[in-house]
Amino acid sequence: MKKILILGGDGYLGWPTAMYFSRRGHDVTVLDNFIKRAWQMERGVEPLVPITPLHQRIKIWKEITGNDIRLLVGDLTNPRIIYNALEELVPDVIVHYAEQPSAPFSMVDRHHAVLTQTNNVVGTLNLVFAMKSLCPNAHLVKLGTMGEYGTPNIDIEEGFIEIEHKGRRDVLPFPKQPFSFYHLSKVHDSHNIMFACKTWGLRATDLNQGVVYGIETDETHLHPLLHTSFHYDEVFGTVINRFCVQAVAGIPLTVYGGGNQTRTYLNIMDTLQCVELTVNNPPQAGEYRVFNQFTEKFSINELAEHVKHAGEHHGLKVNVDHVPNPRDEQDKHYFNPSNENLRSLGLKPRKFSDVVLEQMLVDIQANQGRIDRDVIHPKVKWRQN
Ligand code: USQ
Repeated sequence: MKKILILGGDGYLGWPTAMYFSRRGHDVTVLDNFIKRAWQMERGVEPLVPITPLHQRIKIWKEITGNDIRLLVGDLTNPRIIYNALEELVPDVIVHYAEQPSAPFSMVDRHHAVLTQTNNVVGTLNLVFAMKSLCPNAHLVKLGTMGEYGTPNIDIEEGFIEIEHKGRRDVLPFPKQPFSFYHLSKVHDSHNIMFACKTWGLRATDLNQGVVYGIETDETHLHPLLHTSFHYDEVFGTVINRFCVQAVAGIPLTVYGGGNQTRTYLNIMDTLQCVELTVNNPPQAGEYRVFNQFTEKFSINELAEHVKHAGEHHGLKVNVDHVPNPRDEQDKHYFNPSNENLRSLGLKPRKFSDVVLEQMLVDIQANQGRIDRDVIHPKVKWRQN
C-alpha cells in the first residue's frame, strides 16, 4: 500500500482519483486551494450538479468506507505549501492534477493566459524543487495533455521520436505544436519535469491525456453527495459532456467548424485505470517517461452522430449545428497517435458506446432543470476580430 498525495483533489478527476485509491487501501491525502471554484464564479458558470464542500465529502467517504482521506488546503504557487506538505507526508506517489485545465479560459485575454501559465508552470516548478529536497524517490504522476502535440502530419509517438538528420540519429522530444496557451503550459511543464529527472534523478510519468468524458465512477455511485464536478459550459465543459447536455436540453449540438478535427478520448473510469497502472509500474530513478493516455479517437462529426443516435434511441430529438469555430485549429488533418505504453501495461479500454451515452443522458436528465442555456454557445475566441 502506498502513501499517495493527490494535488487538485477537489476537481473533476482529482476527487474520483482520491476515492479510487482510498477504496483500495492506499493512504491518501488531497491538496487543493479551491481556486477553480473562483474561476467558475468569474466566468459565471457552475457544474451541472453543485459540488458538496470537500470537507463534507471526505466525512461522508469515511462514514461509508471507514477510510480516511487527509485534506490539505493551499496553493502550489506558494512554495511553503508544498514544502510543508512533502515534509509532513513524505509520499511514495504524487498525482498532480492541480492546474488550470481549460483551453478557452487561457485564451480569454492576456490576464488569463498569464494566470494559466503562472499557476501551472510555477506550481509544478515549486513541486519538483520540493521533491528534490524532501522526497527524491517519490514517483511524480503528472497530468499532461495530448494537445501538447497538436496535429502533425506524421504518427504521434509517446513523448519522444527517433530522428535521422544529416546522417546522424538521436531520440529527441516529440515536436510540440499545442492548441492554446493552456496546452502550452503543459509543454513547459513537460520540459521542466524532464530536466528535473535528468539533472536530479527524480522519477516521473507524464500522462498525455485525451479528452475525458463521463459523470460517474464506481465510487461516486456510493452516495449522492460524492459526485464530481461535471461541466458543460463553453469554458470548462469538454465536448462529449457538452453534447450530452445539449441533447437533453434540446439545443442543437455545437460542432465547431467543419467538425473533421479529430481528437483522442477516454472514459473518466479509464483515467482511473490508467493512473493506477502508472502508479503500480513506476519508472527508474532519473527516468522521465510519457504515456499517451486515451482509448479511442473520433472526429467531432463522429461524436455528434454518436450522441444524436443514442439520444434518439433514448427518445430525444437531437439536431446537429455547425457553429463558426472559435478556435484556431485544422479542420482536416492526419492524426495517428500511439497509446502502446498503457496498453502494454494491461489497459482494458471501455468502449464509447450507446449504452455509456444513454446512461450519461439519464444522469443529466435527473438534473435537467439546472441546465443554464446561456453558457452553451462559445464566446471565447482565439482571434479577437
Ligand atoms: N468542440 C466542438 N464543440 C464544442 C466543444 C468543443 O466542436 O462544443 C471541439 C473543439 O473545437 C476541439 C475538440 O472539440 O477540437 C475538443 O475540445 P474540448 O473543449 O473538449 O477539449 P480541449 O479544449 O482540447 O481540452 C480538454 C480538457 C483539457 C485536456 C484536453 C485534452 O479541457 O484539460 O488537456 O481536453 S486534448 O484535447 O487531447 O488536448
